[in-house]
Amino acid sequence: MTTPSFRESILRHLTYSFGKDPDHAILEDWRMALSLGVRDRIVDAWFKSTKRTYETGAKRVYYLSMEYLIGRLLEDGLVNLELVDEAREVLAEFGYDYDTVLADEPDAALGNGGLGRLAACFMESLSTIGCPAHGYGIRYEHGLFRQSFVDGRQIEQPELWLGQRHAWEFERPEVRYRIGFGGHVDVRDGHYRWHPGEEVEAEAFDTPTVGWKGRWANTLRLWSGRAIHPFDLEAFNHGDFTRAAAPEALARTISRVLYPDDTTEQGRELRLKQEYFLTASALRDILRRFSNQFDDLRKLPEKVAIQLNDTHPAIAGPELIRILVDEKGFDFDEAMEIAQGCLSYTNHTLLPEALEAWGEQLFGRLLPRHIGIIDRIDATHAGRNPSRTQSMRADQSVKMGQLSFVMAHKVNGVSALHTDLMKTTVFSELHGLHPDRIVNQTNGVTPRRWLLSCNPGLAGLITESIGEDWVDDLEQLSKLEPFIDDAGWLEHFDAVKRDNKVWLSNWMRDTYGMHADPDALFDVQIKRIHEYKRQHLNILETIALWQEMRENPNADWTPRLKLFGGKAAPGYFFAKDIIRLINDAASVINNDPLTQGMLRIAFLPNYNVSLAERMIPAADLSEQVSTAGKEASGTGNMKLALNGAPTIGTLDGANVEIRERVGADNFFLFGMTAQEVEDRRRVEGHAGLAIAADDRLKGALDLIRDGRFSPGETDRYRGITENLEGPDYFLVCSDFTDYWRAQREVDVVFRDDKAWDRMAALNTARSGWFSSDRTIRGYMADIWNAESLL
Ligand code: Z16
Repeated sequence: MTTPSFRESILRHLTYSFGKDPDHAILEDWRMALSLGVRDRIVDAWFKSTKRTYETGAKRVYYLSMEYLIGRLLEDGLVNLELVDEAREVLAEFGYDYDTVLADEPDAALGNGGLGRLAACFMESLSTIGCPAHGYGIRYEHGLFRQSFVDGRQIEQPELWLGQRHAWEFERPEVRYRIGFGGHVDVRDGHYRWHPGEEVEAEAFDTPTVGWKGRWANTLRLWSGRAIHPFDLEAFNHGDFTRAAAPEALARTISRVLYPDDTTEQGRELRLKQEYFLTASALRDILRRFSNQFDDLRKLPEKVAIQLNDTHPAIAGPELIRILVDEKGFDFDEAMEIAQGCLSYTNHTLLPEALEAWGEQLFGRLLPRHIGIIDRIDATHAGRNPSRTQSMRADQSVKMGQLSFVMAHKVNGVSALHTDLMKTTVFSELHGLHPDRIVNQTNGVTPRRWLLSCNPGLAGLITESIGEDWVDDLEQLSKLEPFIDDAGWLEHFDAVKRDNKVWLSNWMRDTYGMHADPDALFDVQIKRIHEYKRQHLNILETIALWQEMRENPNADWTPRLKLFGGKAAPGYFFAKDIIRLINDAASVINNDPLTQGMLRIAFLPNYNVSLAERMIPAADLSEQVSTAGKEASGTGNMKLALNGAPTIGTLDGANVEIRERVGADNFFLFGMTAQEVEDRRRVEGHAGLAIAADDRLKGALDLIRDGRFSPGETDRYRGITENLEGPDYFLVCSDFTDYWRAQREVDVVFRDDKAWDRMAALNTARSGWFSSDRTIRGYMADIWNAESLL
């Protein structure tokens, strides 16, 4: 059998998979035919990889995550298999535009933000490296809500990524497990047996994830809920058709929707059910695969590494012990040792509101056997932890962070600063008991999606300059440094950025009727809306700048476009007020004839992976202004630096490491350090003091309070102004003055084209360390003890 050409393959799918000839095919047919053409080649790589993993008996990595923020996959496949040019040609031949076809794909948003996108980058890097791995998650019917603005306010609409056809998954009806909840526990001669009161079935859907040049492909296996007896025949026979269909509807709710909270936990029963559903299905699958290949479960830690992405799958510890003790006859201590040998845990935040704790009532009702096991884990561990101020069982609840720590052989933070803070705050006591357990793995991003495919202009210039090896060896970007002194090269770099800005500007005009002047500085803040991320610091500075421009309209201002993107959790009212304030400020400021050519604000709705891919290549400046100590890492900061946008930021999360690598001269630093933040909070009336010392800040707050952006409704932003003038927990006021200073420094450098281009290019040249390939190699060496099979 000879492999058909890519063109043949697409046309064959059009005909035989979709029953269309080229004359009658619509856009979606072409998108699907092209996708299946790509998928065929991915499947070839996938089979080879699977075969090789079996043959070598290599250790496998399992990534358990409640979120995968995947985005579109067609371009990812085309880029990794180097089929972009061929695809473009075939589509053009039939009168279709490549970008239009790509944009037809639904954007799979099975995640909230950084944590979910990190999981997606990791899946791609695991395949690029050739590490045998599976990702496990939930196949949510509805991903993250769709955001729109009505009168400046965020409106949420349900998202239905499965409403359009998508090409990437394979349903596996033969891979199904029964997952139980509730019921009771029997004890007979010291043997425990759980009898669940309710069961649902988990069905697997597989998506192959291909790496660079198609050398390897792994599997993302997502679980979907279904009823064991989908139809209540008795009810049907009695004519109660609604009740007859009820079991199916009930079972399916478990994978119906992603909880839209980023760094907050609501403690809802359905959420705990989802967490157990994912974890129990994954463990059953892992053990089945292990037992197909090996016999002795004591070898599990040698062959299996299970990474818990945050505490969401923390029930994996007790569940694995339950299986080993109750079903396989191990004694407790040995089961615990095996589980610890396999498990490791990544912490993604220190914010108290995000640390999962379940009420013991709810937990015990849903997982009656597991709560007993957790008490036993706690007791076993208590021998080593007599003071127990950071116990997993306190305040009549189950603390998932402590549980995860105790059940893991390694616990990692996601940036150097965050890892240090883990040791001195939430996990200080446990760290004292287990000083080798906490390790750092600074986050990274995949350069295939976040440079090669989203920024073809820059990628082309890089390849022209240093060859293409940077794509899977990103530190080679340092070879660009000598080019930066070449005026012609730097102009080329500048022209690429300019093209990207023109492109975004046109796109904004065509899509939203928004105006964006490509000569202005594109100042970009894109991330979830949260008080600790301080979008309100940015908008306060914008308002103050507007005032200053009005007072002095003939000064030599640097024109700016303040670009925002991001969603607020639907129940997070303060964050929603910030969105509305930005939009309200935009309507007033954008319509001020006095400042028209100098300052504009644009908040693009429905920020998601695809929008990020459009905004990041066009950014001049990256806003990373969180209160120091609060952002665990950030990953948007890395994407923006990599694409030649210097950072204005605090010493928080991975900003610290970005600044170390790009150089202090190429980073606009401002604000208090994590230590200074702690000290400042203890200063009585810190916000009032800061306001009294800065007329610009005072002026901006006055404008908001006086209703300048909410005509006829002066108290619309009372919540914000009173918070900032009062408790101001995130120290917006105390950091304002230094932020203003740093922004004016930005103005000065940006007006010197060459100085700015140098700085931007140095950001690209020195960001190679932030590849998720480097991060994954770190996990493989320090946590998983896993090897590449390439
Ligand atoms: C999330 O996206 C993050 C933390 C968390 O507890 C929950 C969610 Cl959904 C983020 C962090 O806020 C961010 O700093 C970090 O870069 C990202 O996780 C990946 O580690």
